[in-house]
Amino acid sequence: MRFGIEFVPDTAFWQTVGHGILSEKYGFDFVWITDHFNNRNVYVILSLIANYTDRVYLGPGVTNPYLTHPAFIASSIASLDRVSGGRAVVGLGAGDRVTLGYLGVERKKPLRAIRECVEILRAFFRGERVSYQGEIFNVQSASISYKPLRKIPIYIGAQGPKMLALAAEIGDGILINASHPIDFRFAMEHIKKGLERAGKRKEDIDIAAYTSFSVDENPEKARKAAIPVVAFIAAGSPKIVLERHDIPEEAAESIREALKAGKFKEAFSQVTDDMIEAFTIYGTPEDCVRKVEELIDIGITQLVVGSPIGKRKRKAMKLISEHVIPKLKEEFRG
Ligand code: F42
Repeated sequence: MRFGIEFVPDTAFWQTVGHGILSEKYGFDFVWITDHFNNRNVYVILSLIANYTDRVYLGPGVTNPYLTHPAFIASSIASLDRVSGGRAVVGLGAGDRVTLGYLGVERKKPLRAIRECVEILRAFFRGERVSYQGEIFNVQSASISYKPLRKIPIYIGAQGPKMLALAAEIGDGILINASHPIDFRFAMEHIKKGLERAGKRKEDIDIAAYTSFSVDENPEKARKAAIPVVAFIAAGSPKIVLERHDIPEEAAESIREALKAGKFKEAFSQVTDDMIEAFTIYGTPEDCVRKVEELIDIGITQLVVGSPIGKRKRKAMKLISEHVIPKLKEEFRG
């Protein structure tokens, strides 16, 4: 069992970098930094964290090939691998449709784009001169003048059935943006299909629960801290996810409208208990351990604790380090 942590670099540089450095001290194995063009740049943050850590793996969680060409992802990751002494990992996904929409970037054929991007990345990482004529990307006799220090694991962000299967087929790992057992049972069905297609075993890939996590000794504080994040998740969830959790589409739509209008208080006040249960792991450290155990039984091999983590991030990280990671490591050795 591995432990990762996600940070959204939307505050001062040194805050995210400080949290990244602390993650290593607190026993996390992976630091994932989200990638949105309107936040602090993901590779600047990752390089700074690399400079002050020795052990933790570092990667964008996730970048996308629409805004950043695969060649540029390859050179950024190879550079990160070198400055970190061999600790870079790639998190790759189709990209957030809303954020890409601000720039008029259309997410055309996402399955094809991800498959091609992975093939191009691997060729660059091997240090080859790359010629690749795909449906989406066309690379002609291009090379990068340095290689990463080691084979770079590629993780793919996935929630939909086809993307989950593709991620299992071609990825070294999968980052599943969900927190509830129902979603992971659904995911495992499709992951199995992808593994079969590739003749791979479950042990060949790292299946990560990229969760919304909120921990506090006082469960009510943990619950409250989760509400703003849950509002955004509910508003952004596709119909099939809402149906899976019996959340009325109109309820999510109403939150979406309020958020769009900048009426945050109104949006947060519409978050229901059902939404909080569906979209976050929250509570005391013991509550959180119990919920994660269920996900491990379903088949996850990495827990990523994501926003909000807790009302106060550092305090929550300490709680996870002292009461969640050791307990789960003891129960699930290896
Ligand atoms: N997105 C960001 O922009 N930044 C982040 O930091 C970020 C972090 C992140 C972490 C974990 C994670 O799981 C996702 C994360 N995302 C982030 C979101 C990510 O970029 C993707 O938007 C998300 O993972 C994609 O979700 P999805 O698995 O539902 O895939 C989408 C594309 C989808 O619709 N999938 C369908 C499916 O069944 O899986 C398939 C769609 C399909 O069939 N498309 C056809 C095709 O050929 O590709 C045709 C469509 C066409 O073009 O007409």
